[in-house]
Amino acid sequence: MPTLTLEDLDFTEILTRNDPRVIEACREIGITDMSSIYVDAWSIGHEERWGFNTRLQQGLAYYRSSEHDNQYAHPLDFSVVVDTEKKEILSVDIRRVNGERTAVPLDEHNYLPEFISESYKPERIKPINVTQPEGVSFTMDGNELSWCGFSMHVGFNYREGIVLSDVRVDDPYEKRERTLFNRISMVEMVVPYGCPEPPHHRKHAFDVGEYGSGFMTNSLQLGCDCKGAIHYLDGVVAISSGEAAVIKNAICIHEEDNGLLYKHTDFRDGSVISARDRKLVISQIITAANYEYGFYHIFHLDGTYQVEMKLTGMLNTYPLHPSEEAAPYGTEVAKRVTAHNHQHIFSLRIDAEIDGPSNTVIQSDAVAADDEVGSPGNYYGNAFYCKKTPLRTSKEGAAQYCHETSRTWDIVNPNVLHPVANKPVSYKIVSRESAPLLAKPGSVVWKRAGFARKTLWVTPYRDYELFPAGDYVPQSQGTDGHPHNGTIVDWVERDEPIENTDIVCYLQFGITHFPRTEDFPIMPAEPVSIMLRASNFFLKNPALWVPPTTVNVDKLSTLAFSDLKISENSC
Ligand code: ABN
Ligand code: CU
Repeated sequence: MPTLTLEDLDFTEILTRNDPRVIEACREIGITDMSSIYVDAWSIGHEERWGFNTRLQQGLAYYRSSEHDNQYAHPLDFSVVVDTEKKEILSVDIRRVNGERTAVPLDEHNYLPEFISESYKPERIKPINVTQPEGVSFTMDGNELSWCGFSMHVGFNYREGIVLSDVRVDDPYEKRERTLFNRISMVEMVVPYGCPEPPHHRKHAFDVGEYGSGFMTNSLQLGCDCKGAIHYLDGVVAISSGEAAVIKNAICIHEEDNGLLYKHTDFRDGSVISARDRKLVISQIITAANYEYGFYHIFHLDGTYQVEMKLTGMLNTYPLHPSEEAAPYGTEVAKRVTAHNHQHIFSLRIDAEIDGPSNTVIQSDAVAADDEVGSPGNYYGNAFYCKKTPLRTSKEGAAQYCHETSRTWDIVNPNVLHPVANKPVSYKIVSRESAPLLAKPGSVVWKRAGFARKTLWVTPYRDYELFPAGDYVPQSQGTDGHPHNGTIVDWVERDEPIENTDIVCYLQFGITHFPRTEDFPIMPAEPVSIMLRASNFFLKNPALWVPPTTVNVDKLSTLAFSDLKISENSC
């Protein structure tokens, strides 16, 4: 089914409030004011009762005691299924436990300052102002962005949100521009919930493919979402009427100080050099019903490209019946309020162009030498090396992270040899936060979110292959689905050569979230990130051009060993 639009989701709340079955279900638990009922409309992960030919949504119901009350503190024990085309409620599913309804938890858990009273302490924290007296170090020419040697085009669409293309870097030693990525974007994500009991089995949100990260993008506000000297870009999307809509300030471009870039102190005489790093951040924030996701595409002065996701917003909650416990599939985050275990798995599509159009991926595993201790090749037993395995076909390119070997993958250009290292130039994929999909093989989620079964997929570039869970994600069935709605699993089945050719990598990363009480009533942002780091790409540290913040070669530093004195005040 096509992506749900915000207009599709909007009417579910009104329909639900006015449905006689819902009114009766609310009356039964003591709620008679239907304007206090709020409904989060979601795509439906799985619904066997109406098959796959009707556009469906599910509505998750909450209560608010006042207009700005936190509804996630008051989840209700029923949900609805809606026919999106007919705008009709097909079913009101009330969960009864031992034949009983579950009372709505009424304790208030709010986070707005007006609700916080004595635990709100604004006087504790003093302002931090970010000033850039000479302006920013990046330039924009339309959507062309240049910063400290990097150049790229910043695009935006309804589905992926930010798209970076034609990413290049100026090599300070070779004195030429070198290509890095043809196109890079967050093409999918899945949030499967881990409670087996209905209605939670149908909660596995594909926030990119089902709703569109572009559609859900916030208009950012200066000094609030971002600090300092900001350049904003608007996003333009087509809404369900077919008209264009502008999301003001959809993309934020700014720089941040990033602590140490490098430092060395000569311990003999205390002479010291150090330089500060800074990042260029291109970001957007989406509101996916209860959750917020910050997408940060970050460039560093040492040539690193990083993607950081920040997860915040509200936990999806459910009421606990007095006979129930939240464990093992959830946490009681407030009295009689459960938040279920779930995962957030993101898919970053990297259309690589490392120093040219033809690339290969080589898997790197840190392993102990094969030679036994005491043998001539490893007499002292200390030897270890980087075991390199070229991924030759897309079936070999379907790889899993391995913590034991600190596994990384190098996207190399086999046609360009580094003059000193004598290895092909490369960018290394470093991804240590790789949550393995926990839904069982054969399950609905496993089929629908086939992309999440592996950390890495590599395919030869093909036009129109962009979205690893298929072009049409709502109500998709994954690999058993429609032949014209191919997924990464189908593309990899072709088992085509991926060596020294135009390749595309899909990198999955994320977290398994066992909710904590600290995630309630609003979640402190949790970051999760991946990096692509230059690896035998530049002749040497590419950031030596950066003016150091400290250069002190005249023995002025007090850090010289010979100068150290133990005083009463030393710590
Ligand atoms: N998290 C599911 C979702 C996302 C966007 C809109 C509705 C629901
Ligand atoms: Cu979470």
